[in-house]
Amino acid sequence: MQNTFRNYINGRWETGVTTATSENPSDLASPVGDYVRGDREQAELAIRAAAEAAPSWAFTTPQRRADALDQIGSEILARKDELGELLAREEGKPLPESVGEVARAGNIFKFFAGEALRTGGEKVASVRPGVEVDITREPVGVVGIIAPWNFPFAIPAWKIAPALAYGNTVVFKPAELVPACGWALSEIISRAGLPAGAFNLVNGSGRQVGQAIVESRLVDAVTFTGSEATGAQVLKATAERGAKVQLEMGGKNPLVVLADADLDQAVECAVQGAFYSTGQRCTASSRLIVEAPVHDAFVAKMRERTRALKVGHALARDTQIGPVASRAQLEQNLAYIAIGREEGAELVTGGELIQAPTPGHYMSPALFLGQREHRIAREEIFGPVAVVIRADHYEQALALANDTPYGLCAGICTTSLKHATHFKRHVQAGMVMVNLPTAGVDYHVPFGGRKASSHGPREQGRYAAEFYTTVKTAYTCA
Ligand code: TXE
Repeated sequence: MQNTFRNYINGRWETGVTTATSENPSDLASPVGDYVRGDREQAELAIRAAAEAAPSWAFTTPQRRADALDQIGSEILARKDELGELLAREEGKPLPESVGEVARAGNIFKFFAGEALRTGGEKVASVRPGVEVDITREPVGVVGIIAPWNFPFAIPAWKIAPALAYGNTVVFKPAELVPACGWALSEIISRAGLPAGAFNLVNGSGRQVGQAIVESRLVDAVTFTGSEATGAQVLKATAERGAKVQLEMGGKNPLVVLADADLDQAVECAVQGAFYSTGQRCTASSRLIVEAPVHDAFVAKMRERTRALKVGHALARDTQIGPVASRAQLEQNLAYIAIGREEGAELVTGGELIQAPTPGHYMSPALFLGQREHRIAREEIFGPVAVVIRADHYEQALALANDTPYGLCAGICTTSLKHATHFKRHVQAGMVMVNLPTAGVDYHVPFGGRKASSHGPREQGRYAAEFYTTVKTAYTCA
């Protein structure tokens, strides 16, 4: 692999004015490599290239698009171990999870290869005699993709694959923490036979590259995953120029544990949902709402399981929880641990810096006992920090679950069909899990939330067509 990860613009690999180093959060002494940081000017070149390529790519045959996506998916799957290692080094996710994420990215490209062939329409009888009505889907045009760092293969894949499948051209900006993953994915796409300009990669800052994408009148649609604050800026800028926009932002996902739950299964769901991927998932279970009769037993088991989790280097074979992805995120996590304690939440275990054999951003997963009004129970921390909240009965647990500005995912552990069914119907979230961790979703069905978590059409699966296509109604008088 090359040492400096370059940008890909109009079919060519480009250098830039500045470079920066991509760190390895498991071992700061062994960085991943240097990458080109594009600026606003380079982003504008990429956007113009995408705009020029848009008409021809829109009218390619579905077979050509399907073949390209299938080739990309096949290569990702064939190289999942090597790419997974890169992901583990750059983001800090333990190797098995990283390899799993890469495989998921490959499968997403395969899925949308099929969707390229399946894009259909409707023929509807007109209310007028002799007139036929055809309803078809067409590409939107240029899609700007602004991605976060926590799933550096899967999230770009679930945005790039449908964009290309439905005939759009792409300008892709990875997050600053994961430029090498963005580069590796783009390098595979660059060899799939797309016309120059159909796919472009511009690594760089949110202020320069991200804003150029959001503000450009040549970008017809912007899909963003990241923080609520940046999402609000993206929404404002795209609304001002009337562009299509899709936002996936934070979560404060509840996992309800009822007294009739299989407690070991519930603890497993909570540990996985709260702490795996170092809690850096928008679907993480950060609020564990437990019915009073099993509260103490649940906390005792959670404490034991949490303390036994092996925190370490993402590439070490026995690691269950990798490092935090960046210093800034580590500081944010520790600040919330301090806030929790100051506000009177009880720290059951964890929340401490860990000294490992290699210098990195290591901390122990933290379990709190708290109340609904504590900030650690209301704000997204995005780290391995979970709060247990006691509920007297199911109705109170449901009310607590819904007592949040967010609405991405919600889970319940119960053996009661009645409560599971009621919860699925009444919880205010885009995704619901019964006896499963809140984090961990399939790649072929819709992903997204409600309230402050999401804005715009769903991602993934066939529902992705809502965002990546525009509908045309054609009338013909025979
Ligand atoms: O996010 P940002 P950051 C949350 C999580 C985390 C916090 C900060 O709470 O602690 O966000 O993470 C680009 N115009 N999530 O700083 O800044 C940026 O370069 C256009 C939750 O990484 O929102 C990156 O590519 N783009 C989330 C992307 O936006 C801009 C996953 C996200 O960065 C921009 C990640 C601008 N003005 C973080 N400023 C989830 N829900 O999964 C930045 N960007």
